[in-house]
Amino acid sequence: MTDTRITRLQGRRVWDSRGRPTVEADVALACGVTARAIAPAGASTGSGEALELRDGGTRFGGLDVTKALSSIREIASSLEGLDARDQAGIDTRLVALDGTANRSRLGGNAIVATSMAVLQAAAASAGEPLWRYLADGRPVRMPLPEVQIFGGGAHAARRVDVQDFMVMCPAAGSFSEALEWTAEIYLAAGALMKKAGKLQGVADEGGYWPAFDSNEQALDMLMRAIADAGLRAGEQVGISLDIAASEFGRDGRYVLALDGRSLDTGEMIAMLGGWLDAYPILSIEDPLAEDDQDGFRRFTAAHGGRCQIIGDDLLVTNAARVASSAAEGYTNAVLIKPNQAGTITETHAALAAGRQAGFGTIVSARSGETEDVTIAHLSVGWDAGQLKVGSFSRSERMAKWNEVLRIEESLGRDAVFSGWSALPFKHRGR
Ligand code: 2PG
Ligand code: MG
Repeated sequence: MTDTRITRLQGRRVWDSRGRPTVEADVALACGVTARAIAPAGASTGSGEALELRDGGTRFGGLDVTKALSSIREIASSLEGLDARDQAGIDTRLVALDGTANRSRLGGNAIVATSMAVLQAAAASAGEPLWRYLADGRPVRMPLPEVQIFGGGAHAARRVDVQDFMVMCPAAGSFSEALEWTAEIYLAAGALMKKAGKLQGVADEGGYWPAFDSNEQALDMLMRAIADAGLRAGEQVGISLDIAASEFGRDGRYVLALDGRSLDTGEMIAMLGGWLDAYPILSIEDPLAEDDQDGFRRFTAAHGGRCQIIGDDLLVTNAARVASSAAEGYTNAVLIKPNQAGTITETHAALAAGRQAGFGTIVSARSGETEDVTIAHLSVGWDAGQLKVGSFSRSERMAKWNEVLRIEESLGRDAVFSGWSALPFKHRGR
């Protein structure tokens, strides 16, 4: 019998894709297995998320993580001797040790890095790739990728209001084909931006910097890029938006900086409804601000039959919030980010609540990422159906896409692509 007791937990400071400090955790087991994981970091965060513990002060803009690293030292003495395969028990211990509702004592960054590293170690001790360890014999699908073409919002100095202009290729025959189509679209968009004199580099998640005069101009450019790639928008390729409306909406007012307009909830819903009429949009995330639950309910009542409506800041990967979203009709989908919840067990509980409700479930990266590919395995192993990790450039993004390609290859003919089945509404293209 392999001895999977934890013998050592060690933290270290590493650097993320924005050049900011973050927390890496190494776990060693009695059987000799070692594994590691790195905490990601958001920019457009929901107020209900697990708190990222940062030092404050002036060093690295106040973003250093020495406090979170001391948390890992404290956690280490409490986890030593525990069985790494008992993820639920370990996560319960982490939550209890922290003792706060928002993980502010030990820090969500210290906790999520530890929880993910324990999971990685348990899978390694079983001699299995993480996705297979998680699936535990249940059938899985390759996720439908949601890939950013233009960045925006908090990831591009608010150059446009909308945060993510993305594409989804549910009509592709496989995950790898969906990426091939996406690659053509990304290249075509770059060529169009160059021709229009708008190519100014990329935003935080690798999408082109949005040198547009309006949000609609970005949508039009996206449509042109899909056509230039030789693909049919609406039939083969759909548009997906993360409005990230909590960033510019509060108390029922939405200030669109680029358009110089201020909208109320009804006007915001009408504007987005107009976009749904004009463009083949398959998915909209955070269409309203996190404090506008009534707006969410109205938006989903009006458009949930033709569009995936995802709660990110609203639901913060929290199972109870997902259940109430289902009961109240706020959304028909949930974004799943491990560092919003804090632990792997809580992350999985949020996903299970979404599945129970018939929601679309999308495992997601953060805007601050690293080479860590744990979420690629979560999306497959938990059969989430969808994966969102940013754009089609920058290796902290490509590492995740490439990892799913390897998983797909390892399954050979048995690899099933989720495609349309991942979306929580009936589409005529199905
Ligand atoms: C989001 C994420 C990823 P951030 O809003 O969905 O795009 O951004 O990590 O900044 O919250
Ligand atoms: Mg979001």
